Amino acid sequence: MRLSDLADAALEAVQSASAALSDLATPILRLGVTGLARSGKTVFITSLVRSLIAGGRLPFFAAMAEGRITRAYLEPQPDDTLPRFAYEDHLADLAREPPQWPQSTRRLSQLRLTIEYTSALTLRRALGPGRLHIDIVDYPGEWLSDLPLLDQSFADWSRHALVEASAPRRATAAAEWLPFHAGLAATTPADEQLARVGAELFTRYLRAAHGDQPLFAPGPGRFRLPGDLAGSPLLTFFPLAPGREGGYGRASLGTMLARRFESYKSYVVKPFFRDHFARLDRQIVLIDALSAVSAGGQALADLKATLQAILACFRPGSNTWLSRLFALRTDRVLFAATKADHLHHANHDRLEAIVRALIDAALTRATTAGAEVKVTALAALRATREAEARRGRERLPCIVGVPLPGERLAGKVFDGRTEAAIFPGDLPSDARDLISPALENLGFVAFRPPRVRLDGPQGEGALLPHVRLDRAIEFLLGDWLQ
Ligand SMILES: Nc1nc2c(ncn2[C@@H]2O[C@H](COP(=O)(O)OP(=O)(O)OP(=O)(O)O)[C@@H](O)[C@H]2O)c(=O)[nH]1
Ligand SMILES: [Mg+2]
Repeated sequence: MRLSDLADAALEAVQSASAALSDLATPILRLGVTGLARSGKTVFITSLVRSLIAGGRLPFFAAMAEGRITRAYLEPQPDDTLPRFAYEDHLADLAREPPQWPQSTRRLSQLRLTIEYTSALTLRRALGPGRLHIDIVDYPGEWLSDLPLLDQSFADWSRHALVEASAPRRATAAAEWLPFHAGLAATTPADEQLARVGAELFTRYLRAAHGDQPLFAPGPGRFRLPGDLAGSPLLTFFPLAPGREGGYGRASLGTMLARRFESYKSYVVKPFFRDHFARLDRQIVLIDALSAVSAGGQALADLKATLQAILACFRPGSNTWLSRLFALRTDRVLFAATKADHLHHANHDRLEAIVRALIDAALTRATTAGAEVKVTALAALRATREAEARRGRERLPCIVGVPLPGERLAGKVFDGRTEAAIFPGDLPSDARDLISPALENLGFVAFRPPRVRLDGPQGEGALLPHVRLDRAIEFLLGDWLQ
């Protein structure tokens, strides 16, 4: 070996050691992307990553607008036990002809995005280029609905689940499971076979309820989307009404199911929230208020109740298991009304007002706890553009896009290829009017996503159109890139 080889090797060792050291010193921002099923988490994460990596048009994201972002890239998967977020696959779906939205998420995944930047502050700039890691997880929205279980006993949960299953709108979905439950009592002896049959019928009921009303299907979330738990004994339980004194007999089926319910909480729900929701630095809560608005008053009431139950668990200072875990670390929370591109921008204020009305209690709580809170209307991936149509002398603010095949509006069925100009109507000026018949005049359809160009030079086609994604990024990350 020549001396120069040795010197090279030594230099390499020093370089990789200093790279490892500088990686250790690189701050990590844990960004929580929270939202119910279909609220837009996967699209938001894909669009965020793409916009940062491809240098998107983000005028209100200061670090980008000032040209201080040198490079952004995805790190190799930091955690060997979790799959990486399928960013490239989601992007490939958007680049197809015709472009497709990502599939509904079925399992947990994670990503680490690294941003290299120049500080805006002279002193910090003198220390050299800055680096920031951003860690994000993506998961099926159904799993979020399990959060309120943590504060419930098996008896309470059972009572609640039975009321839900007995609602007239669930009659068909629960047609098999409710009679099965009616044949059991709090004193029915423990029986493994009975537990399995009951769990199977209960799962079928949950699937059917989801088919009827995908927005607010009852849980637990893992019964319909088990992820790695498919076939696991942890899912062999179902609700069983307690006896008059509120309990179950000794050696009874109820006692056995209650034990499994507690195991589900300890081994499934708690670890999920402990590992992925605690210690978040920043949080964005995505709320698909428009789908609820278009589904009517009952759906809005359901959305409000679901959000309230979930957000109450993030309550700082209370005695809940989760709030102890959260401490007061999350110092900024953005509540975003997603899919705002379904409306002309003239209506975005009203959409924000609706979201405020849906989460009023959580907003007050977060603000009193000292977190900086913002509400915004957002489209992480804009599928429409704005236009004006004339009706006589009237000018109507419209949106133009390609409705997905099979979408219907005013008796018309769309073919998935033809562009249409749609006047979605005006949201009520007072969010309290939401349960009123005024909503019936609103018309929403789902649109095809815009096509992303992955080949060729970085230019217009490489960037993703959005609504206020840049402001959202500025609020969530901006000060860490100062
Ligand atoms: N027009 C429009 N539609 C959107 C936007 N974001 C999401 N969508 C629509 O909402 C659907 C759900 O978005 P996802 O990102 O898959 O939702 P998710 O929260 O990941 O859902 P789960 O994986 O089921 O928990 C998409 O298939 C789109 O139809 C947006 O910015 N604009
Ligand atoms: Mg998803």
